[in-house]
Amino acid sequence: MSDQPPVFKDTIAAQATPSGKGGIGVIRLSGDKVKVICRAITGSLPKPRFASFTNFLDEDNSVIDKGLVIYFVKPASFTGEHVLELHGHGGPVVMGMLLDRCVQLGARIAAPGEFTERAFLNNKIDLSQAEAIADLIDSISRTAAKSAVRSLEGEFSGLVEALTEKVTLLRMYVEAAIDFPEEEIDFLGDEKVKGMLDSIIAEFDEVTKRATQGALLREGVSLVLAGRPNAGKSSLMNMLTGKDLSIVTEIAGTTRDIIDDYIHLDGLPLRLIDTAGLRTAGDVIEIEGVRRAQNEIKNADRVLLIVDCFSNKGEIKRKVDELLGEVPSEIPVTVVLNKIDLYPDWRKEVDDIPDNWVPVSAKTGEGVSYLKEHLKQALGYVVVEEGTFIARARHLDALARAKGSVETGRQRLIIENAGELLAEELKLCQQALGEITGIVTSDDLLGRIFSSFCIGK
Ligand SMILES: Nc1nc2c(ncn2[C@@H]2O[C@H](COP(=O)(O)OP(=O)(O)OP(=O)(O)O)[C@@H](O)[C@H]2O)c(=O)[nH]1
Ligand SMILES: [Mg+2]
Repeated sequence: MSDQPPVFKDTIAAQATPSGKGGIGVIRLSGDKVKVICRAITGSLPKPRFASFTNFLDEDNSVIDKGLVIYFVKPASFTGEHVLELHGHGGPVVMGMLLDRCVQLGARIAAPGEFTERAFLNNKIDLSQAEAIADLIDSISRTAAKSAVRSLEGEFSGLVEALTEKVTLLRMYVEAAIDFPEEEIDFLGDEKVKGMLDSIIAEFDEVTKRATQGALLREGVSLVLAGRPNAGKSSLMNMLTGKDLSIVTEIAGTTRDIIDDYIHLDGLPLRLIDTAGLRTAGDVIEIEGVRRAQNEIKNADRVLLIVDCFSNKGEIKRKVDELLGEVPSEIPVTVVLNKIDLYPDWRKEVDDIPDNWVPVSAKTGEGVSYLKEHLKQALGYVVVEEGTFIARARHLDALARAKGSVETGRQRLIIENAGELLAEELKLCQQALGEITGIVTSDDLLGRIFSSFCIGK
């Protein structure tokens, strides 16, 4: 963000409500031509921030629609510019006519996210707040929506700013010491600097922990149920979703298509993906099913590897190892040992049960609630009633880089007594933090963020 808000020449217009039919539809405009356009369409300029009932007129003064008009005077508006809202009836044709009229009067159709982008560029909100608007609209669970609102209210930005403030103070202190070499000696031996660095690193850990929850909430987690035919993948899919989604039969090779559904674990959205059993035999349909299964496995956040402990009696460990070889090593796995109702003695052959093994019966439901707990833990999800804010992968990346710089700087100080190098790392840290709130941005980044919004936002 610059100190001087930019001036946009264009007045932009778009339907702010979804396309299609609805009780009302809203056309929103932003820019300097709003006053002229308002007078031409409604015959006058209403009192700011009050809703007035009016006709919306076409160029020949015929009535396009009747509805409410609200005018916001700059800078007290969403975008920081003059804003006009025309609330008409939500039909595609009538909305189209009203929008055409606005364009005829000099407005231009807004690009996706352009209203929010102007709000950002006019310093009404920072970048993480702008992103939170999109995340609120797109939220896939109530917890995600609540977290997006917290980010929108500036909770995340506030923490990032507090961190930036501490880093800035420390950098000033370090640079002041560098400027006075005779005192630098004292400064370098000064425990105060190390103490400040430690406290900054601890604060980074705390913010990162909360941001990680936020990113999980926003993006959800994809879990692929994979294993040999007949292991009970579809049974587990149905048990976890509580629905009769996938066909379950005793015939090996029942599932061929990819079947997916969402569930929530205490607000954490999980996309469950049931797949065809992995084997080389089968007809063309099954071979294609297995190819698709392998593709899903590659893209999974985590794989639930379902193993039938009953039919693999006596060789469970070997079968698990064999299956693990079919999952790329970088993808985290939970081994679900299924059908324990048929083979309660399975423990006798597995003396040392690894942490990522969960015994269940997809038929009786035994162990399924433990599986859910295990998943929350494995995915790093803790329910934080207060204080989760929405975050994106790009925020986590910036936080990691910022923290990395502080850690490198700390090393430089301890090992090399290098105050200048510490100052340089602190500068890099400030820059990485600035990417989150948008103080440091590139046009490319802004383009990517705002173009992912829908038109009218
Ligand atoms: N007793 C018992 N039977 C189970 C259990 N889980 C699944 N089954 C049975 O095992 C058979 C295969 O189950 P599915 O859920 O269709 O297995 P799948 O892994 O989806 O099989 P494919 O789609 O063919 O790859 C069915 O007859 C299920 O009723 C379990 O925990 N206990
Ligand atoms: Mg199946």
